[in-house]
Parts: sequence; C-alpha cells; structure tokens
Amino acid sequence: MESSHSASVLHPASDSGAALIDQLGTALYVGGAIIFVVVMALAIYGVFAKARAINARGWILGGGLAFPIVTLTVLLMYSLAVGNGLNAIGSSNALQLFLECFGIGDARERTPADGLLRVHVVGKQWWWEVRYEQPGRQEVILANEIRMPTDRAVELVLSTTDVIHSFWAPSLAGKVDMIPGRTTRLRLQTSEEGTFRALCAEYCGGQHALMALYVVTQETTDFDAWLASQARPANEPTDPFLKTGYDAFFRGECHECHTIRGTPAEGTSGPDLTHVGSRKSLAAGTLNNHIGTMAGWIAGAQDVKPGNKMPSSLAYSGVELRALSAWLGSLE
Ligand code: HEC
Ligand SMILES: [Cu+2]
Repeated sequence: MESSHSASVLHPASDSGAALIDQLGTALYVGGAIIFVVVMALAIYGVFAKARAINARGWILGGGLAFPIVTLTVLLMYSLAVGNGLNAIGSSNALQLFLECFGIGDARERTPADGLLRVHVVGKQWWWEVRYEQPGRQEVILANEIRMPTDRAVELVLSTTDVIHSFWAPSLAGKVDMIPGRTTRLRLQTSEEGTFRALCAEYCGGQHALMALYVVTQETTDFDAWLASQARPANEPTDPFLKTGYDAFFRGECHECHTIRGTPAEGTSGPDLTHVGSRKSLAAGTLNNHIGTMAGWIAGAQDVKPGNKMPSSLAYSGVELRALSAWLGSLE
C-alpha cells in the first residue's frame, strides 16, 4: 500500500536508516526515564526514611563512578554503531554490514555497479537539482523529487552551488549538510512504498522555509519505467492549443534559464523542465503541481516565493498563460 508520510522522525519508514535512529532515540528516552525514576525514588527515600549509617564509599564508587562509566560506554558504542550502520545501508552481506558498523571496511568505496543507485543532489537557492548517474546512458535530470526502488539502496551525493543547505528526509534517514566546495553522502533505503516529505534543514536565506522536496519509493518495475521515461526527450506539440503554449515559452525568457531536452531550450540556471508535468510539486514542495498552480507560478513567481531567481511573467495574455501551463503540464 502506498502511504504518504509527513516529515516526522517519530514515524520512520520500515527498514530505513530513520528506523535505526528511532531505536537509538527510544533507548535513550526509556533509559533516561528509568534512571530518573530510580534517582527520584532514592531522593524521596533519603528525605523520609529513618536516619541510619550507609556505606558512603560503596554508593559513591558504585553509583557515582562505575554506573555512569559502564552506561555511557555502552551507549557510546551503541550510538557509534548506529552512525556507522547508517553509512553501511545497502551493504549486501551481513558480515560486511557488521564490519562496517564498527568502522572496519569502507562503505563508501563501492560503485553503482554493486547495485547501488547513485543520485547527485545539488542544493540551490531555493530548490534542489536531482541528477541520476546513468553510466553510458542519457543522464536523467529533474528537480525537487527523488524516486527510488524499494529493493535497493540509493546513495545521495550532496553538494551546493551557493550557501550551506542541509538534506533531511526525517522518515528515511539522518540529516546531512551540503557544504560549499565539498561533497557529502547519505544512504537512503526502505522497503516501504510511499511519498516522503524532505526539507532543507539549514537556514539558507529568505525562502529557506519553502525549500522542500519529495522522496517517492516505488516497486522496481514502476521505478525502472519511470527512469526510462525521464530519459526520453520532450516533443514539439502537434495540438494547436499546446503549440500556442510552446510558442509562448520561447517568446518569453524562459529558455534562458530552463532546459527542455528535445527543444532549443538549454538554460541551466533554473530547474530542468523536460518532465516537469510528472512531478508532484512546483517550486520545491511549495505548490501541488496542476495547471492552476503552474499558471500562478509563472505569472506570480515573485509573489509565491519573493526573492527567488525566477521573475514573474506578467506579459502573457490569459489564453497564452493557460496554453503555456497546459503544455508544461503535458511534459510527463
Ligand atoms: C532568470 C531565470 C529564469 C527565468 C527567465 C525563468 N525561470 Fe522558471 N525558474 C527559475 C528558477 C531559479 C526556478 C526555481 C525557483 C524555486 O523553486 O525557488 C524556476 C522554477 C520554474 C518552474 C518550477 C519547476 C519545478 O520543478 O519546481 C517552472 C514550471 C518554471 N520555472 C517555468 C518558467 C517559465 C514558463 C518561464 C518563462 C515564462 C520561466 N520559468 C522563466 C529561473 C527562471
Ligand atoms: Cu536550503
């Protein structure tokens, strides 16, 4: 069953890194609560019980020294193992996973040939470029949406072209920063089909709060079909109404910033629109994607997300705007 997840660490997807983090969290909450109750009980006992001599040295060495040393050491090892386990997600055999949990054997050296899908995610003000590494085939580029199969891990290679952003899909994995001049990595995996909201978790300027994206997990056959369709170029429309929209696109400045493969549009400063009609959202999770929001975004980009790098286009007539929105929406 396909499910839709809000961005919550308290609702981890099955078999994901977030589930490991959730277990660690539960161990900390429950352990902390037990210790709190025991200490409070001792304090109350100390106040109300009849005075008598106690073994002070034993209490100090046992409760004050041995207990914290043992608990904190165990917790440290457990949390380090969880941290390494997150990097090792997608490792094929149990021994390798175990070794990687303790930092032996490098999880990062494996190549996509090992069955790991590699996706480059580039943080921009204020949207996400998503590129599927497809050695020897047409590279697939989209925006603000990552799809992945439920039977394989995906390695995200994270970078930024401007300021620091942070990639966070709370129901799937931990949070990893995108730092100028560096690449960082994050593994995603889950056996659960669904749509997971993710967001930028590092303040990156005025519209930081409108910088979200969706991670969509699908059965392998659906995913493969989706990836193959994303690799195809767009065609010049034959329908006269859509053709009006196509012409309107090239009459404006749209093609200076946007690429639509299969047409002369080759701009790169904005999202690739070759398959914009297939996406769940527009403008980085800000609007659900349909013809009305498409028209609203084109005419009012600066009203929806003030300060973003796309100008509002006020010169189109109503018919042109509808036709342009319909044509872009048809690019599935
Ligand atoms: C100066 C560059 C620039 C021009 C010109 C421009 N855009 Fe954009 N466009 C952008 C940027 C940057 C974004 C991403 C904005 C964001 O999400 O913060 C964007 C986003 C979009 C999106 C949403 C894509 C997605 O997947 O979320 C659509 C659709 C779009 N533009 C269509 C157009 C159309 C149609 C025109 C011409 C009328 C146009 N753009 C002109 C830069 C531009
Ligand atoms: Cu950001």
